[in-house]
Amino acid sequence: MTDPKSKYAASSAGAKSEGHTPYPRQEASIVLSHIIFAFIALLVGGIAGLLQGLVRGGMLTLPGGIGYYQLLTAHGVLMALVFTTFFIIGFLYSGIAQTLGGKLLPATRRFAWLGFVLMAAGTVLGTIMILQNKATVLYTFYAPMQASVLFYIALVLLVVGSWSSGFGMIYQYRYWRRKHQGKLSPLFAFMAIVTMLMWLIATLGVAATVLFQFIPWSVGWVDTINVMLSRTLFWYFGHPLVYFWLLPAYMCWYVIIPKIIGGRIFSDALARLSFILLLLFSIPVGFHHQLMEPGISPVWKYIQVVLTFMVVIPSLMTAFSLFATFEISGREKGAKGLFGWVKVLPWKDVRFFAPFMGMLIFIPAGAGGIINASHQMNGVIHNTLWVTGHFHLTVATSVALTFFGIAYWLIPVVTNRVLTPAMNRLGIIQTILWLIGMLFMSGPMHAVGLLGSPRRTAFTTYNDHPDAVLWMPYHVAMAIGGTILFVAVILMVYNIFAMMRAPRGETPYPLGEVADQAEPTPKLLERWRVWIAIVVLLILFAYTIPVIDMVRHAGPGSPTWITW
Ligand code: HAS
Repeated sequence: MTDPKSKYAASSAGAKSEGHTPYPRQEASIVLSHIIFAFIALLVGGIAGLLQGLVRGGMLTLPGGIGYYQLLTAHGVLMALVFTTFFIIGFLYSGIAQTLGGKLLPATRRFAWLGFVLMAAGTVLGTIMILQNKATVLYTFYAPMQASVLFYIALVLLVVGSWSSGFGMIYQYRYWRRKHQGKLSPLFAFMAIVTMLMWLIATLGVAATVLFQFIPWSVGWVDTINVMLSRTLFWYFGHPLVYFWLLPAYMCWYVIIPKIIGGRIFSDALARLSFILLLLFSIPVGFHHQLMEPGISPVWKYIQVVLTFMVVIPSLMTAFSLFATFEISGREKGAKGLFGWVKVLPWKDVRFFAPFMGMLIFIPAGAGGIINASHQMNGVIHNTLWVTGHFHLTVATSVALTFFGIAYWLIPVVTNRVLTPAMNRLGIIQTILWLIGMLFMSGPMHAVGLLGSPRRTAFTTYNDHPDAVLWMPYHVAMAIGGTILFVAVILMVYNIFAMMRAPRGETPYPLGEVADQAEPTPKLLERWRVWIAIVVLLILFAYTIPVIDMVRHAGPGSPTWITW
């Protein structure tokens, strides 16, 4: 397993060994449709990203009719909302099928396809609105900027589609549990259910603001919008959104990576507990995105910041567990010395290399998050390019590289093909390009953010103000980084399609097993009623009084602003 060449040799050229069943066709088409859609979104979002980076660096003037903020909206929506959601749902369905019976139930498949069709329709409609310049509101669609009602309908389709996908997974999970009374569910399936539960609870916030605030306002039934309430409901959803991206990456780190490195999962109980803690604490923390906003009492900001620091704990547990897995597996292979285990990791295997680089980058990325969450330091970095740098390290590096690493085995698995050594090499090159691009882009974003350069801003030197002139070399470096990243996007998309034409053969689904010495998992961790009740209580505690305050002491509301 650790030497990619020997593995390919064993399984390539159409060899069929006893006991390997080809991946079922119907499940494969569900998984592939989601993954391919995700990578098309990545490509289109990448083009927008390249152009906007060159504009901001002062290296390109857009032809008439295309706006910088229009590109920024397309980039954010397609990368942050569409690429991630489609990839995650495809990946989770693959593992749900694999671990809960080997196939999806007919009803699950119907939920999955309904979800796919609704989400795809939402994406197409939303993209058309953005391209027509009728929805240049960025991916956070902050009021009082107003998009066409069709953009909000597109969001509804995207969210309702994702609900259908979530219901499908829950349906299959419940069926499995009925058939396996008293048994602990497979770790992958458990984690998928936590992820989708969190998503279902979190998206209620965005559904509420879109249905009850944005749609009535954009069709003219009401003249004004309560801006503070809409932002609060957005961030009620917006923070767990980032964990919706992160949890599937953690699933890969906990469950898949141990198998790929030839080791074992350090502890099933620890992995489940960290997911439960993420479920509990990822939602009632949205105020840490609104620390600089007026209208929210400092007491409630303080409480949500405390909860934010609670949500850091499961990430620290994850780091501990990963180090343990790497070290134990290295020592079993004979590694000596304090860091000898690092040398025996399978560095030449892209299925390990890409997610590992994601983990490594998550150390500084997470540290940046902790800085953001500290109220006083948030005053320094809020609304600067530092924040853009933060999320390009977290979601666009740690998460994206992990998703790429997953694609390098998931596509061969579902297409009954093998990853050839040549593709593996291209994958490693693609990962290195991504890292270099991100170094050029995200590093300067952090630095120039500290010098005060604002985020969400087109090219300007503010009448050659000395501060703004000082920022320019950083913006040029960001543009160079963005260009390298675009080349890496092209290579990734090429690799995806190349893998679908790779030689036929067996690629097993790499699910790790738990180490023999791990403690047994307490049944309590799968008592959903308990955890959902605590989530609800925490949300009510963190949000009830501030939200009542925002409604009862609402300002006059804002009329429509179309700033583009
Ligand atoms: Fe964040 C803003 C705080 C994590 C994404 N964040 C954002 C935005 C995005 C985002 C998209 O408190 C901007 C939204 C916008 O458009 O306005 N963030 C945090 C905190 C964490 C955090 C406390 N963020 C993430 C993750 C994201 C993400 C994950 C995406 C996936 N973030 C904030 C705050 C803001 C914010 C404020 C608002 C800023 C503002 O003012 O606008 C924590 O969850 C981070 C915890 C992570 C760790 C790291 C653990 C390390 C691990 C790796 C181990 C490595 C190994 C390999 C084992 C503590 C697990 C090493 C091996 C060797 C051999 C060395």
